[in-house]
Amino acid sequence: MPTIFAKIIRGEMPADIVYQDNLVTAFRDIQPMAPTHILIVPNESIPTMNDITEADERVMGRMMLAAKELAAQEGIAESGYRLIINCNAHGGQEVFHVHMHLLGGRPLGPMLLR
Ligand code: DGP
Repeated sequence: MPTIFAKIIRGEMPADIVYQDNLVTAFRDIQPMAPTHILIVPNESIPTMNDITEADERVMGRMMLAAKELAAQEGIAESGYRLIINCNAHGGQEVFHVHMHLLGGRPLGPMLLR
């Protein structure tokens, strides 16, 4: 079964896509937790971080570069931002298509609740 993100990448589900190239797609999170909350995903369906291999080095690097560019576009590069990739149950992963959250636009507080 394709995930929601696979459908968004293929244009089969609506989303506010802010960047797309041959390797990655970025779109705004449907439940934003900060003024900027963008998800950056590989176009290829990789379920979790446990599934990445050396063959994915290029796409994972492209996700980082897209995050940097999008942070600048959003005007949050200097104020700062956070990048998060959740994995499996303890990581709080809900959609099983690897994705990086780009969060910023306000102070984000401590990294984790104590
Ligand atoms: P995670 O917990 O890391 O798996 O985060 C999944 C995120 O995906 C969560 O912040 C909400 C977002 N999300 C779920 N469904 C949709 C959708 O249909 N569209 C968009 N734009 N975001 C979604």
